[in-house]
This record gives sequence, structure tokens and C-alpha cells, in this order.
Amino acid sequence: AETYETLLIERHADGYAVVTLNRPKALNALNSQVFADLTAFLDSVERDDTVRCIVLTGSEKAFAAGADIKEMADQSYAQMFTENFFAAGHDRITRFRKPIIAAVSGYALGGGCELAMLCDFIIASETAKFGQPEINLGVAPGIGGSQRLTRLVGKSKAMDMILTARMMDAAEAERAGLVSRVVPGERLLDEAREAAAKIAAHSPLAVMANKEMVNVALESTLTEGVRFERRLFHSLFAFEDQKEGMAAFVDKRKPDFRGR
Ligand code: CO8
Repeated sequence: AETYETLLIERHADGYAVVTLNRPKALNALNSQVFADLTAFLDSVERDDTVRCIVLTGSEKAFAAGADIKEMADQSYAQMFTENFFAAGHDRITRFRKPIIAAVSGYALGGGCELAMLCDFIIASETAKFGQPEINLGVAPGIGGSQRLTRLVGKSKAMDMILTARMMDAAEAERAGLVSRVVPGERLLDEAREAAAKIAAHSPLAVMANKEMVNVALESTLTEGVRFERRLFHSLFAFEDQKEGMAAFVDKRKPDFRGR
């Protein structure tokens, strides 16, 4: 059985897994163990075809209230630098090739907001609150928040959030483009599961290619990005799944994607 100190894992027959952050007494504050557990889980499913999409969630009260302040409080510069604090966890998530949907209820603050932004898209409950309050602690975002928030919501709102440490509610986060959908709290997990099941029913090869293309948009010029898209699009014709997907459309039946 899969057991992790800080995560609950539920694998679903429809081809996705729900990963629940499970440090309720600390509002899911992210410590080294959480990143070690997430890394181990992602390693274990990277090549596992029964998990084609992941839903990452927290509790009703908190997706995650930040990096664990109690773990960081007494760290020296030499320790942070030597350990390259949280760098390995951050990098592991960005290297994961299958989609991760963040289902956010309650607080997504500091490292919690950064973790949600590391996911491929965010579905938020009406109760969700996003913020980068690190400045209150005399520090700054450290898991990509200053970069990803700015790309997602633009400079003005990113500066506002990061410099004042105020929280954004779900409606503002949706207007700003930080989250893709907002749903009532009781719908949150079903909405995320339904999205994950849809993704898991697609060709897993096409899913990986589509994810990679969108990510390239954030890191290239338009000309380079379009060239990358076109080459990857052409390459999908090497897979049986392309033949199957188009044949199924023509035959008016459901495709049977094999990931080949
Ligand atoms: N770290 C550790 N413990 C936490 C954290 C946290 N981030 N957040 C909450 N907790 C703990 C509390 O200490 C408390 O524990 P205890 O019961 O032992 O006192 C328990 O969770 C419940 O919290 P509260 O009693 O505070 O609950 P409230 O409902 O009153 O308040 C808040 C909820 C508003 C979310 C409040 O807990 C809060 O402000 N939390 C801190 C938010 C914050 O500042 N987050 C940013 C942290 S810094 C960060 O994320 C840096 C990221 C970059 C790291 C990069 C490394 C390279």
C-alpha cells in the first residue's frame, strides 16, 4: 500500500489519483517531508499508465498556509544555500509530464499559493484565498511565486499582492486569471475529479504533448513557440492514438486510446 507521512493517496479506476495534503494541525504547511513525499509519489507514477492525471488538494480550511515557518525559522543562510531549500521539490514538480490539477479550498498562502501555481491549472472553491504574505515575515516568495504570479496576473496585481501581503478571494483570482474556474465548496472535488477523468480518457501521449506546448508558451518567443507546436503536432502522427482518434470520429464511435 502507498503510505506517506504527509499525503493521502486515492487512486481512481478512471485513471487519475487524488493527492491530499495531510498536515491538518499545521494547515498543511509545507515542510521538507511534504516535498519529499510529493517527489516520491510523482516518481512512482511518472511511468504508471493507470495514473494519467493528478488532483492535488488540501483541506476545506487550507490548501496550504505556506512553507512551514517553524521549520524555516532557525535556518542559517549556509544551511538554506547548501540544501538548496525546496529547489529539488520545485524542480521535480515542473519536470512531471502529466497534468496536475490544484483543487483549492481555503488558504493558499506563500508556498501554498506557489504550489498551486506549480500545478497546470487551479480550480478554486468560493472560499479560496490566495496570497504571498512572505513580506510579513521579512522574507519573499521562494518557490517561484514572484515569477509565476506575475506571469499569471500581470505586474500591477502581482506587485500589489506581494508588497501589501493582502489576500485575493476566489472571484478576484478568477477575474485576474490565476484560477480557471470557481465552484461552490461542496462541488470542488467533484469538479476536479470530473476534469481529471476527462483528461485521463484522452490519449496520454497527446496529453503530455499538449501540456508541454502550453508550457513552452511561457518560456519562448511567439515564433519559437509556434515552431515548437508545429513540430510536436506533426510528430503526433507517428502514434497509433492519432489514427485511432481520427478513425473513431469518422466511424462515430468512442476512441480507444492505448498510449501508443
Ligand atoms: N507554517 C507553520 N505553521 C503554520 C503555518 C505555516 N505557514 N500556518 C499555520 N500554521 C499553524 C499555526 O502555527 C497553528 O499551529 P498551533 O495550533 O500549533 O499554534 C495552526 O497552523 C493553525 O493556525 P492558526 O491558529 O494561525 O489558524 P488561523 O485560522 O487563526 O489563521 C492563517 C490562519 C491566517 C492562515 C494563519 O495561520 C497564518 O497567517 N499562517 C501563516 C501564513 C503565512 O505567512 N504563509 C507564508 C509562509 S512563508 C512561505 O510560504 C515562504 C515560501 C518560500 C519558501 C522558499 C524556500 C526556498
